[in-house]
Amino acid sequence: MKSAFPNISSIAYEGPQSKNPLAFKHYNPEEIVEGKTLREHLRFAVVYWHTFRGTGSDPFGAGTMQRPWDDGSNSVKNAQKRAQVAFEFIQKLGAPYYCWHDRDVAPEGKTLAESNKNFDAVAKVLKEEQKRTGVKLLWGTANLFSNPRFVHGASTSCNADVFAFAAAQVKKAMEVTHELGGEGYTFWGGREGYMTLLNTDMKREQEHLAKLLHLAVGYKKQIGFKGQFYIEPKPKEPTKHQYDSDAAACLNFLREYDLLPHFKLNIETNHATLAGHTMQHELETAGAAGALGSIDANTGDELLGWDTDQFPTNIYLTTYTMLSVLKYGGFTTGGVNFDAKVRRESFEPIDLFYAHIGGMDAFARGLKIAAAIRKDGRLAEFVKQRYASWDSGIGAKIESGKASLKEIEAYILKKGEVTPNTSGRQEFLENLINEFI
Ligand code: XUL
Ligand code: CO
Repeated sequence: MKSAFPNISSIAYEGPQSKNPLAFKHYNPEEIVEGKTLREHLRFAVVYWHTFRGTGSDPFGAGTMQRPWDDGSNSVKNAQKRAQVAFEFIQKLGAPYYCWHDRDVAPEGKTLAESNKNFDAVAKVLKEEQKRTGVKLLWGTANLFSNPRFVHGASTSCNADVFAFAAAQVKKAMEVTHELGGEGYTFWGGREGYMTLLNTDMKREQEHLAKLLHLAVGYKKQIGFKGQFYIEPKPKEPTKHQYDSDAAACLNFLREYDLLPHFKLNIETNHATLAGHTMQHELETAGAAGALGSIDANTGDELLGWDTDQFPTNIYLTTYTMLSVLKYGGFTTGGVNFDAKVRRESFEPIDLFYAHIGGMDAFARGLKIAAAIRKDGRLAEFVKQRYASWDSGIGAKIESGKASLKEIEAYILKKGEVTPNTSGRQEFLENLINEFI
């Protein structure tokens, strides 16, 4: 096949002094941090949807992207060719993984049977390309939101036939993920929510969502798929309220419906900010529950209130993200998946390289800074000391469940007033972080 990026060779690590915009300044995949290579820590993935299907259209105008390899048709042949281009890109970038929705990789047919046939025909090429390049599938997912049939949701639709269609689509997407050796499968609740409660039986809809997930858990066992299931929280967009609104809501939902042992969370930065949280908050919420699985790396714009899916370049963001990831033991099945798109104005193919190189370098820096903060130890020691009163005496007794309410009362009556004796030292800690950035 003719190269789609003939003037670009494999992106190399050239170090922080390099002025080459097509080189990594910080992402040296072989460098060891905390006993693992950067490649093993970060497990970068390229998304098929934004990177190879994004047109640059917005509510005010048509697409702008120049993608000379794409003939613009909805044919299987074009999809297969696009797959080869995708792998040329991913391989040149040096990302070890990629992710897709079923409908990104292959065109939807007139019937589900035809769609499945198209999907198989493209999956064959994906499999060949994975073998040729060594690039692996981090996770697959089904697009249960673009087609008008999903107008009222997929598993949460008021129409049982729509549920059936969605379930069949999930079944097929799981099979193809399994066939391609995928390491995970994600459920993002595209339109699983409501626009108005006036027409919505919320309890019934949530039960139906749980039903679909239970069916998927059962089928996973049946086909022997060992990959990790993820739920990806997002509070709104496209619906006014999505049921998987944030990490805490997802965890509660999973617990309520006995699904928690089967799922981890895939935390996305711009979704966290739409929920009124920081990425760090969402990661800590997931991590504390033992459910931090993977991340969709991107960022929003502080002045815009929607899901702009920009490439992450903010070193504080990547540092705090990697501090949480390292704290909870690092990625096992998950990774850093760039669910991000180049701006509508960045329409040349080369912009795809600049965007990913910048994101990978930002995460490499974040990882190294986080590791340095951990090695230094002052931050962790501060937090440990802050809770020292719980390590002995009455604190330890309460924590271990050995103190009754009566005993606690007796203790404090004897002790008398308690005066605040430890400062939170926020400014001191912020300065400490800046020592490393
Ligand atoms: C939408 C979003 C999705 C999921 C996969 O905001 O993040 O692309 O990551 O369905
Ligand atoms: Co996402």
